[in-house]
Amino acid sequence: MRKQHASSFAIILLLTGMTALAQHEGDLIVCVNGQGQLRLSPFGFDPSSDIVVLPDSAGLFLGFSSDEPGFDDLEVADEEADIYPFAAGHEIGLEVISLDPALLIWNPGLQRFDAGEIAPLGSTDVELHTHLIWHINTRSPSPYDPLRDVWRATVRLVDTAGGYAPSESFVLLFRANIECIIGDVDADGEVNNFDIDPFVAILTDPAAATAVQRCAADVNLDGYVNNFDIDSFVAALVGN
Ligand SMILES: [Ca+2]
Ligand SMILES: [Ca+2]
Ligand SMILES: [Ca+2]
Repeated sequence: MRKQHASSFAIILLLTGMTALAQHEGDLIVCVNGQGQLRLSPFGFDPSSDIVVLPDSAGLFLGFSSDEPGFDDLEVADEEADIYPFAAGHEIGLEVISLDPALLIWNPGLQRFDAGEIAPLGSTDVELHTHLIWHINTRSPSPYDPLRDVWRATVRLVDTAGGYAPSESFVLLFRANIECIIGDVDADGEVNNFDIDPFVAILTDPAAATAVQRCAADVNLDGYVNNFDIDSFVAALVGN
């Protein structure tokens, strides 16, 4: 009886630990470099290569929304990567520089953060782990364009208590419950010459294409399929 109790407890610990790991591995990991400038760890969610796919909203938010990825602070320094945990006495925030129309950022208290505002992520005096809510609003007040395939939030990390220098700005990319392989316009799983004709067709009439095709053809990830995608598409074809 006692033994069984002990092993059940161990299983609960194991499950709890796994859940925590799964929640954290996709977060943006915030930290400082050796010069005291805020930055993201390259080992967390990487905005330069990862796109956030927002599912259909299940609750209050019309459209598409998720509180992933969140923000977590670095635990252990890595000198080679030039990333260091925070010292106490700093207040970390996410400054919103610009948002594509219909993309909204909220905190769990339903406070909204527009361009020019700073969403607090937490004090470095305590464990920092915050999830903001990313929301593509399909209704008013901001105009939602269903022909857009990716929404961009340009942001940077700031220390509102002072001390740490702001991070470089970075762009978070969001999709509205759709996934594609960029450049694979005919959706056969590969980017090759067979994608050229459908790519040209979408350039001519984006509205006639499917959402997945527009997703694949917006190779430069600016939200729309147009002539600015041609160079990036050619580069994708030749494997650059
Ligand atoms: Ca943390
Ligand atoms: Ca293809
Ligand atoms: Ca584009």
